[in-house]
Amino acid sequence: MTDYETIQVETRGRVGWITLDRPQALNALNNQVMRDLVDAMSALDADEGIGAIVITGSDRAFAAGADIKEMEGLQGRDIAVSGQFDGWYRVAAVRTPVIAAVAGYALGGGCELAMMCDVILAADTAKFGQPEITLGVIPGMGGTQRLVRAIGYFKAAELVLSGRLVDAQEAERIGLVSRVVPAAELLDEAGKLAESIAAKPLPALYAAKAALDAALETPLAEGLRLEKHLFASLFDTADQKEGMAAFREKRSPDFTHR
Ligand code: CO8
Repeated sequence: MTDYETIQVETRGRVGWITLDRPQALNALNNQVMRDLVDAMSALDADEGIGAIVITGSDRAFAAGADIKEMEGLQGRDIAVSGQFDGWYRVAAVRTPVIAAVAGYALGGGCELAMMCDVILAADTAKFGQPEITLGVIPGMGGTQRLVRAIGYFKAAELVLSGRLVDAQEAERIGLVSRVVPAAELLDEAGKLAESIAAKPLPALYAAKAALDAALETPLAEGLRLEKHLFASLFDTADQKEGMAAFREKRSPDFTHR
């Protein structure tokens, strides 16, 4: 396993674990974190032995945003032309299901990173928000787009325009997180969910994630066409034959992820 400067990576069974590890900056997402994450996620995503990825941080912070000190002196041109932040698009584009296990602050780019994942599990200590407006900017890693899709225009607008933070309970109520758990149980719960997902047939997981992604990006008719195509394609997999045979024979399926 590669050694990284700003993250720790390990695999347990079919689950890849990525822990953001810049405690001195509350896991602020600087360019090195982006490069490390892109590299680690691409490697896990290319590995057929991995069926789910968990991204987590520390007790205090999932990530307190993009690194303000690194960004402060930038000019618009640096961002628009250099493409130096474009790695974040690659983080969002992996085909493997990703769970964000969030304790403490998930602010700005940290909230946006969580929203690039498929499931957000929150510790009861979690705090989410898009406070960029208080810095004279706006979310730049998908916050205005994904938050609206996740919680609806009016709630998203209030948070983006005011910079107000929401606690874990409110985040669950408005539909940003799928579940709140006691902080001490966050990693166990994330592990259980990740193992349960990773045990499912890989071709069906990739297809399910692609179809779910399409629901956010395409008109209904196009999404339905893609779903139908992906559904049909799974009938050419060994795991579909195994899954349905196991049902008929009243036994557990033995998936080969093919
Ligand atoms: N960037 C850099 N350093 C940070 C950041 C950050 N986002 N957040 C915290 N730190 C550092 C602090 O500067 C401090 O370092 P030092 O000890 O050297 O002064 C250390 O982490 C600990 O932080 P605090 O002392 O502030 O801890 P507190 O417990 O008092 O406060 C908070 C915690 C409330 C989380 C506070 O640190 C805070 O408000 N942080 C900034 C939150 C924020 O505004 N985030 C949004 C950033 S902008 C963004 O994410 C834009 C994303 C889009 C990028 C798009 C590119 C195309």
